[in-house]
Amino acid sequence: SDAPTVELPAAAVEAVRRADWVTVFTGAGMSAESGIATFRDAEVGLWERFDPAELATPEAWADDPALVWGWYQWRARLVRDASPNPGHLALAELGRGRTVMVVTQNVDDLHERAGSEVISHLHGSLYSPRCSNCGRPYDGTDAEPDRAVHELRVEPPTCPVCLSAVRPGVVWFGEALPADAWSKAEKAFAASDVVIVVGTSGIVYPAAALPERAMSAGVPVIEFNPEPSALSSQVTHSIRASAAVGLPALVE
Ligand code: BJW
Repeated sequence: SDAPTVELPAAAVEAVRRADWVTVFTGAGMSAESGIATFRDAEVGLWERFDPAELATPEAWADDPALVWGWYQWRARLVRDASPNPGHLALAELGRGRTVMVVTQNVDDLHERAGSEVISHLHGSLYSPRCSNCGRPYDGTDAEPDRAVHELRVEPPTCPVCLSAVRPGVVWFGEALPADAWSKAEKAFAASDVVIVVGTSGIVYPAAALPERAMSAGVPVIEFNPEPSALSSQVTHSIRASAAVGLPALVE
């Protein structure tokens, strides 16, 4: 067939084969081949005028909550209509016979839908809105993303308890990562025989410090990214392959 192929370094394949505990650290590139744009790629349609790095901030939320809520509803809809790609499926397959701990920076649920257990969503989730004031989880049906497809601004729902605006359950620039997600991620990295990094630019901290620490501790780190990232020069094996091509080759 004319399916893309990739040559994997034998030492990388061997390190994964021998490992009992594997931590997989993923970023937006993991979901690119599911049709979800990466964070630093241009957005499309309604959203092409907006810079994601500016929308994912407490300042944008304070200025225009309906714009920010509408953006997250639109993204939740895109993800709902997307499917896990062969990379997600390969990682779920890798978890048969060894412990694979997925630590993701992504707010989508494509790892879960592929059958992986995600032990840490470092930057939160599209599916855990909460009150911006009292923090209570919000489970109202008006958090459904249907309206957002055609509308730039969608008024956020209101917390039934304190009547404040409901916000997306994600981590914006300048906000602390959820403490439990962070400590689970630290434990996973500390316990692993090998770390696989997929589709992250490696520039957003403190998340990017996790693979750096593993490398300092002498744990082999294998990166899959079609482009060089900020981590590429430090990792043990940097493989220029996309998630949906490289990961199935690793698992087969
Ligand atoms: C493929 C592919 C394919 C393409 N296959 N690969 C200076 C130094 C250090 C830190 C800072 C600093 N100035 C400011 C900071 C702090 C800041 C930060 O790190 N900024 C940097 C940008 C400089 N960090 C924070 O603010 C964090 N909080 C914090 O520090 O708190 C301090 C604090 C402590 C105590 C109390 C209070 C505060 C929070 C960071 C939150 C990040 N949030 C976001 C949004 C999440 C919600 C949402 O999705 O909307 O998280 S930003 C965005 O970046 C998102 C991502 O998870 C994250 C990482 O991006 P990612 O995943 O790497 O994606 P891309 O697009 O950058 O890269 C895609 C990659 O895929 C590329 O490499 C492609 O080549 C590759 N690719 N196709 C495989 N098919």
